[in-house]
Parts: sequence; C-alpha cells; structure tokens
Amino acid sequence: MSQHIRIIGVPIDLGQARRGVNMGPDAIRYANLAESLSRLGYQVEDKGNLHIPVRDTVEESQLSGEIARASVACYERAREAVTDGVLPIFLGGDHTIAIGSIGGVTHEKPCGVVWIDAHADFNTPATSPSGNVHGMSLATLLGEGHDELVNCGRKGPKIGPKDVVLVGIRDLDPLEREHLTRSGITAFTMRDIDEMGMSFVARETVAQLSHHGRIHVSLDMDSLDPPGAPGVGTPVPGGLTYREAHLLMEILADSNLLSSMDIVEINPIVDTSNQTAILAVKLAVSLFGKRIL
Ligand code: HAR
Ligand code: MN
Ligand code: MN
Ligand code: MN
Repeated sequence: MSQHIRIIGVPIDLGQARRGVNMGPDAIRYANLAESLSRLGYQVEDKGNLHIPVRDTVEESQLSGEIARASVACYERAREAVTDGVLPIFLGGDHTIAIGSIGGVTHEKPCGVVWIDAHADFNTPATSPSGNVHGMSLATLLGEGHDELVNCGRKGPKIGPKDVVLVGIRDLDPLEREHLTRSGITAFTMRDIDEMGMSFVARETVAQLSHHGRIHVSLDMDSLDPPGAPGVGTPVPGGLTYREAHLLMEILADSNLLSSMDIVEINPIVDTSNQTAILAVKLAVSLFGKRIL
C-alpha cells in the first residue's frame, strides 16, 4: 500500500437538489483529515479542489452536461494518481464524484469497489423518481445512464457487477430495487448486518473483491445512523452505528488492498458542529491506520 496520500476536493452539488454539499471538502479539511493521516506516518499532499461551476449559474437542462465535465476532470486526476503510485482520497461533493474517481482508477485495469451507502445509487434516468444524478452513480459506472456520463473518460462500463459490493443499504426506489436484483450485485442490507453481524459482512466483502488485488472504498456518509451523522442531504433512519462502521474500516484495512477512497455527501449546512466530517475523518483513520493492538 502506498505511503503517499493525495487529497482531491470535488465540491460538486449538481447531482441533487439540496444546497450545501459543495462545502463538503472544506468541512472534511477543517476536521483535520491531512493532519490525522500524517500522524499515521503517511506523506499527505492536498491538491485543492477541482473547479466546479456554481449551481446558480447552471440551467437545469445543463446539469448532466456539467456533471460530465466535472467527472472527466475527476477521472483524469484519478488516473494520474494511479500512474503516480499514490493513494487518492476524493472529497465530495455529492456521490456523482464516484463516476470520475472510480472511472479513473480503473483506467488501466479493474479494481474491487466497496460502496458503503444507505442507497444503492442504482437508478437510471428511466427508473429514477427524482431525476437526481447522485442516485444513478453506480448504475452509470456499470454502463447504464446518461450517455455523456457513461462514456466519461473512456467509453462504456467502468466496472462489472462482480466488482462491487454494497454495504449498509436500506432505502431503494421500487424500480431501482428490481434493477439491482437483476444485476447480480452483492448487496448487504442493514437487515443482513443485523442478522449476520458486521464482522461476517466485512470479511465476506473482502473475500469477494480480493482477487482484484486493489480495493476502492466509496463512503457515502448517509450510510451511518443519522443521530451520529446528521450532516447529510438524504438521511435514512436505522444506519450503521459508530462501532459497525469502524469495524468495517478495520477489516478493510486488514486486507492491505486499499488503493483509493471517496468521502461523499457531507452537507455542513445541515450538520451540527461539523460532527459528520469529524466522524468521516475518524473512519478514514481507521481505514488507513494500523491495528490498535
Ligand atoms: N434513490 C433516491 C433517488 O434516486 C435517493 C438517492 C439519494 N442518494 C444519495 N446517494 N444520497 O446515495 O433520488
Ligand atoms: Mn450515495
Ligand atoms: Mn446515500
Ligand atoms: Mn472482477
């Protein structure tokens, strides 16, 4: 695993309607992400933010086009990080950033993806009740969605259904649910976690993805239970506890396969004293840290 971490901010709020998620990258910086990772012994470099147009300047009809432009920029940064042999952490912004980050890190070869989320983000323009692109990110990566997004960076699907495992799922739209069932993707719902425990779920997740030799973690902070992580745009009750989320990070860390990460959907406007960003940093420390004993 690389000892060099590169932070890339992607302050995008074009994939959903609620304002404020564009301030996520700074909220995570203020929660001392770089310092906390340096203390673990990493060399940490902050590349600042990608340029994203201000929401108020974008017409509704231009949204997917602007998301595509941002995704291409993000893709190039992700691709460059792999070439440079560093471990990139992408700070959202909404979950549309994963279209570019996962697209870019898989430019040369596929990797395993752990998608930690209350939602599956597996809508398409045809199944989405909201039309919000952040609810379509994963489907887009698998080749279904707005053409300009599906073909971002390189043409067609970026990962296949066997390359991704979902953890924390508890809110699916009716047609999204059918789509996900048909896809063959492994999804561990909150019920699975309740019944089998996070230890089993996390180990099974690693087992399904380890053949890639490389794992990308896409952490949507709405996967956590809202009382501990209120600063998200689409909170859903009954999420991961602090301890479940940490155990997941620790077991992923034990795999020694982590090669890139997204931290997404933090909205400081609806947060209390930046606690959701502070929690995200603690989880990143568990993901990149060593065992406590
Ligand atoms: N499924 C709903 C939709 O498509 C809500 C998606 C909310 N998504 C996120 N990302 N916060 O996981 O609109
Ligand atoms: Mn998401
Ligand atoms: Mn979500
Ligand atoms: Mn595979």
